[in-house]
Amino acid sequence: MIPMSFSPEVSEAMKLGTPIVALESTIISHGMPYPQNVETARLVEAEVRANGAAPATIAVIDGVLCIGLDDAQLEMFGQADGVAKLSRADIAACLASGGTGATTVAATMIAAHHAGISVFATGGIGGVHRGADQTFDISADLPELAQTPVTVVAAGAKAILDLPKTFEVLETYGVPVIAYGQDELPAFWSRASGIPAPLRMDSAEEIARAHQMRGLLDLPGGQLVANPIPVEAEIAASELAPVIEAALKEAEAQGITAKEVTPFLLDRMYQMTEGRSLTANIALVLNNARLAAKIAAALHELTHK
Ligand code: PSU
Ligand code: MN
Repeated sequence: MIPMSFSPEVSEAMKLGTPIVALESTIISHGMPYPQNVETARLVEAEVRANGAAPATIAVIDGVLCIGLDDAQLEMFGQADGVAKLSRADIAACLASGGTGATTVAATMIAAHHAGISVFATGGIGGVHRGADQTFDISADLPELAQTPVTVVAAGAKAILDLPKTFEVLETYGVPVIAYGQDELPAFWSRASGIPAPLRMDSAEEIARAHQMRGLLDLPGGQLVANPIPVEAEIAASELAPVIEAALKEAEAQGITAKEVTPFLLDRMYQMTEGRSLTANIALVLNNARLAAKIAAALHELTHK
């Protein structure tokens, strides 16, 4: 048996059959500095609740897959230095050995699916890194979207990545990439990427119906909903481009590889923009939590009709 534990709030929602939104823990432990990471995690949970769903922040603690964390646990992931970053490759080993780790998009999808949760909100998914033709660094988030039936709401892929290649890979894998409310894919901190969206939807109901239809067709895999950052919070892509270039050069010069790449780049962006990248990141995660709660509610309506 998988050692699993549910927070009281998630247990209650499961008993009543009310909507639940999964949330990841790597964004807390590796994606943002303390204490803004814990404050954001709490705000995101509150946003999910305010929109009619129960938040389920997911992590592995002492060999138990936790679906829903309490306040002390959120704080622990915010402060713990050196907590493991778990993806598909390491979640089972961590559980089996009684370890503790934060779950990435891929691992959170696996856990959410096991717990029967269909909708998940995060900031940005991992993808194809720039220079992947040399490094082969492609996030395990992409093949996960191809095989685990969870709808993931993100602000696109992080702009530190090679966005055209990331979306090419998603297309190859047959992952529906849905821009919410615009014709273009967003680029995390910016609303525009210059890349036309393969699909556009304008309501949570439409997204929920598409999720349900994939299930009826027995298609494996989830959907990526690319939700643009709110206008007032965005940073123009042209302004960020040189900052991203500089961060990538530093990563290369310092020989940063594998799991360290994404956290390193996010931290350098934060330093070089004097915190503005973080303010934008917080705004977009909250925006994603709101939409995910609406999708979970719409899916609930559809499946209880
Ligand atoms: N979104 C954010 N901040 C993050 C991440 C996503 O706004 O820190 C994390 C997610 O957990 C995602 C991971 O799965 O970065 C991707 O890491 P990698 O590139 O090593 O696969
Ligand atoms: Mn990687």
